[in-house]
Amino acid sequence: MPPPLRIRSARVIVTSPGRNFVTLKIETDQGVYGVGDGTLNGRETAVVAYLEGHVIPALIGRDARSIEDIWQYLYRGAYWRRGPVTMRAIAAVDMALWDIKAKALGVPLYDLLGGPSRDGVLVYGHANGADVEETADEVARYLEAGYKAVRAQTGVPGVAKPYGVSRDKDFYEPAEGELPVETIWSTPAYLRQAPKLFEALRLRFGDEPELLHDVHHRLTPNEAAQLGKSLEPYRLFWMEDPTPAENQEGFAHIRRHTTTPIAVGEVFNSLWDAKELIQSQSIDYLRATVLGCGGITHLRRIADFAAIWQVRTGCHGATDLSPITTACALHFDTWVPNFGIQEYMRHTAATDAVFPHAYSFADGRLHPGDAPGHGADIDEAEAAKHPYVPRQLPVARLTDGTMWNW
Ligand code: CS2
Ligand code: MG
Repeated sequence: MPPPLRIRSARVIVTSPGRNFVTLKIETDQGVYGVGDGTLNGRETAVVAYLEGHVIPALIGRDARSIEDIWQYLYRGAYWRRGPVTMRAIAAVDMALWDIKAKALGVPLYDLLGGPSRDGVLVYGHANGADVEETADEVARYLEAGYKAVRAQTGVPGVAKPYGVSRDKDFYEPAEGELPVETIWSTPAYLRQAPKLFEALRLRFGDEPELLHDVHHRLTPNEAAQLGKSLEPYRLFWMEDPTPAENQEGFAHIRRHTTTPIAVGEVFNSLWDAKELIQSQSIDYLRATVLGCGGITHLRRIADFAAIWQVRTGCHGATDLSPITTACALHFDTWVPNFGIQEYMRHTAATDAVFPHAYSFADGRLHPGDAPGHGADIDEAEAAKHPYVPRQLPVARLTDGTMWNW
């Protein structure tokens, strides 16, 4: 039995290089440390409190090698299981422990998971614009940069601040107000606009580029069925979050009416959120993440379950998941047999300075690098330059004022 790696200390580092991040650093008695991401956009302080009040005290003295036992302890021992705060706190611990184990063995994390299943991880970037023409120009920019897959979001006539259209073309950060900014949504205007966008993109770029689109929970199941049918001529790689996924039966209705592929799950925090969708084959890609679903330990179980029904992974990768999550996701993506695609919203230079990492982009793919561990770290001196800034995600109302899904 190898000697234990006793957890000597663990602490939370909150930093805000343009947006807030929550990082957990776990140090062992043999000097090896690991870092994990616990960020929850707009609710960061809840995860900090959970980690500092309910997790860290229970970690001290444990053997850092016992990743599975610690995961089960934190999941079953909470009694009040699941939920975004609990599972992101567990994820931060899990990412840090996998980092420690791989570092102690001197291997990149993907080696511990089962070794590489592919050379490079296919990613998609985010193109957006105020109108169809500007969005198409942005898609061209991503294709010229080497991306093989691009998500396209465009303005909706008559709708101020529609989802996914950002002020800054390279970096999209929706959390902008200390209190939620109110936005307006019009489904009829959107259902008219979306097919026009993808008709224009196919006319300009042909059938080869993979085009993705995020509906962001805005439609009812039948409206989503209408959208999917209207997009079929343009061969989308997927339409994402077409309808809120609490109503998992709703996806069966969408499936009956359209073959446009469906992706869902960035807001999921355990297998239980996705089980029915997977078993009924109501989705094609699962967006669950290392961060949202309790770490590597649980996400690999979800992926193996999904593989039985030929559902592929399509991990969420927005800027509100730190480079530590990006690094862990890429090791997971390098290993996972039923890989689909990885979202890649580039972080800013300020964020990258706080979180040095080994991954790199080339020819439309991300490569995790071969540094021992997950290959990401936190520069604490750099992090200290960016104190926490209270920020929340927007809310959405319909044109008559009815609260809707942002
Ligand atoms: C979006 C996210 O990237 C996506 O697919 O759904 O950017 C989402 O809006 C943010 O992560 C919310 O914080
Ligand atoms: Mg999304």
